[in-house]
Amino acid sequence: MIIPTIPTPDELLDKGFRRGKKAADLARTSKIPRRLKSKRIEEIRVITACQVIKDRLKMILDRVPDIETLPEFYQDYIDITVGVDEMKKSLGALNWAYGIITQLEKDYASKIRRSLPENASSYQKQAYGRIASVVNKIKKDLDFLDFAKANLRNMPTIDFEATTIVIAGFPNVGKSTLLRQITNASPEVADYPFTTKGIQIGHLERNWKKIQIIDTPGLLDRPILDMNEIELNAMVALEHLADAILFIIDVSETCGYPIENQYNLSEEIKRIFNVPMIYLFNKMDISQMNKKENDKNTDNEIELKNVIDSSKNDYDANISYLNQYLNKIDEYLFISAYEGKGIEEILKKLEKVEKIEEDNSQMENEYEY
Ligand SMILES: Nc1nc2c(ncn2[C@@H]2O[C@H](COP(=O)(O)OP(=O)(O)OP(=O)(O)O)[C@@H](O)[C@H]2O)c(=O)[nH]1
Ligand SMILES: [Mg+2]
Repeated sequence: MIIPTIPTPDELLDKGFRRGKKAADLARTSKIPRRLKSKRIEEIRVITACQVIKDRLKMILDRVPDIETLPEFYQDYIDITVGVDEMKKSLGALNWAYGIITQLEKDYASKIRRSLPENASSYQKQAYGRIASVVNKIKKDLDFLDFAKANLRNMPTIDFEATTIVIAGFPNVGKSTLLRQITNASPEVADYPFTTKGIQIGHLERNWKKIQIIDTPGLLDRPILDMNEIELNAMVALEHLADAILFIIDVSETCGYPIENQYNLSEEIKRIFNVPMIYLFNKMDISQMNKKENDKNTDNEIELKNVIDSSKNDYDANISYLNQYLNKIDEYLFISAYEGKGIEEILKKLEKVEKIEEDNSQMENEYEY
């Protein structure tokens, strides 16, 4: 999200007062009856300073999108990253300052106009004092918006039209390798709160269907009970987006986690996301190394091909150790992300994933009118 540059109170006041002085200097050279001149100068000084400060505040208020009209994912993202309530409070404070300065501008312009010429300058000073006090009161709000600007700069760009697939699985199971294989391009990396590496988003199109695939290092790769509240929120934000989960299980266990633990994690994630889950049994190319050391069949290539080509009811005997899991799940494929095997089958499955329409009809109506 792009938030405009946020000034400090001093910067805001300096600019306003400097422009006020300029306008006053200009008024001094104008042809106004001497009697009125000093009043005119001070009136212009106050009005100009107020206008400049108000313009700057308004520009910030106009450019920061109304958080409530943003898709839920962004609202959550903003909440996790900087806090939606604080954001609203700060914008509210700027709005308050805008209103007060508008009032001061009106009051002091009229006071100066009705004053004796010799009092004009003291009213102007009074006005400046009050403007400064208002602007200084919103210091912490300006500071906060500056902090929000820095932290929301790299908010991920989500395509809300696309069908969204979230990749999950323990570390090192091959999530990034897969993402690169299916999206055929290096995925964009965007900040994501509480994952050390941000999120990676890859895009592809199949039969005119736009699909976006999100890899979330450090988030969906460990038991939910281990997560703190903020991480849970970060996960909930993703939940708004996911139309399906690709859950990767490293059958070779070279990632360091037993298949059983990997499967248990998938169940947790499934429960929370409540969207279709497609299991990808990855690293089939080396699956036998750990599992069947004394297996006489050493031709892994052929073995893998059989596995991939076979229907799920007719898989190879070599994967019988997976039966206990396969019996419990509907959608799965055997793949080797590293060798690019099974990719086409994944794409066929992704094509069939249906986009979940979020109930944001209200929001769409707002955009229409
Ligand atoms: N043999 C084999 N190695 C694989 C396969 N897929 C991934 N790997 C290897 O497994 C390691 C981890 O792969 P990544 O794609 O980085 O795994 P990741 O799940 O993204 O890991 P994190 O981002 O750290 O959670 C790398 O060395 C990959 O080359 C596969 O199908 N077969
Ligand atoms: Mg990765």
